[in-house]
Amino acid sequence: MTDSITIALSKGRILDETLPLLAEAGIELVDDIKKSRKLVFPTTDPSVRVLIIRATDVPTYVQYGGADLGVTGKDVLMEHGGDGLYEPLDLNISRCRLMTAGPKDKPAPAGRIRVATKFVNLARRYYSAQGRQADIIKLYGAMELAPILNLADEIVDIVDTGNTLKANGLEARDLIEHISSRLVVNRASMKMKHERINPIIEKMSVAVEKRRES
Ligand code: PRT
Ligand code: MG
Repeated sequence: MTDSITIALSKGRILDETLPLLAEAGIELVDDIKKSRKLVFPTTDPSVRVLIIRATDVPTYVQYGGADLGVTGKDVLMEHGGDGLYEPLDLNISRCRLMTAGPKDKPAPAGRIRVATKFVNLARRYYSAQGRQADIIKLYGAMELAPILNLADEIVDIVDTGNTLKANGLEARDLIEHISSRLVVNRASMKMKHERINPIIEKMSVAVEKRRES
């Protein structure tokens, strides 16, 4: 059906901030998602359904047309590369910073350095653009441990308050990018379903502005 719409949302911290913006576009979940084990949810609009999946999977679902629209962090989008995606709207939610960090009082060595991160593509691009030689080590979580256990000289990670770094004897070093969550759209859907998708973007954009002013 060309007028039905599937939206992929990131579970976790982004979800709570996304739902009110979607509601402003007339799309509300009918189930109590916290109590449900479902992955696909109907909404108050019978032609719109919502998937709740891992943030890192959102760009992939939208790229291949498994979902028409998606919401995920700019960090995740940068790591994915953005192939097949439009990014029409900055939702200005789940804001944080993508930074390098390392042990306090132990500056990175001058030559080749070891960097632990889950953002391997992004980190490779960043260090290379800085003209620094880096061996990138892929981790799936708890990046802060890597320098403590001498697995790496630096990490690339998300920083908000900085408390997590501090609690592990690390300090933030360089800012790579300011991060917020974005609305992404499948390129083919944008063409084929623009009459459905444009009003959703418009209404969410109004909701974002309203939130910014309040
Ligand atoms: O947890 P899971 O592996 O399933 O996926 P995920 O970690 O990608 O999901 P989630 O929900 O934890 O984060 C989703 C998105 O939220 C990220 O991709 C960012 O765009 C955004 N975001 C905003 C954050 C934070 N703030 C944040 N503080 N993501 C992670 N953090 C973590 C960070 O990794 C570090 O461990 O919080 C810690 C730092 O916080 P401070 O306040 O101590 O500095
Ligand atoms: Mg997490």
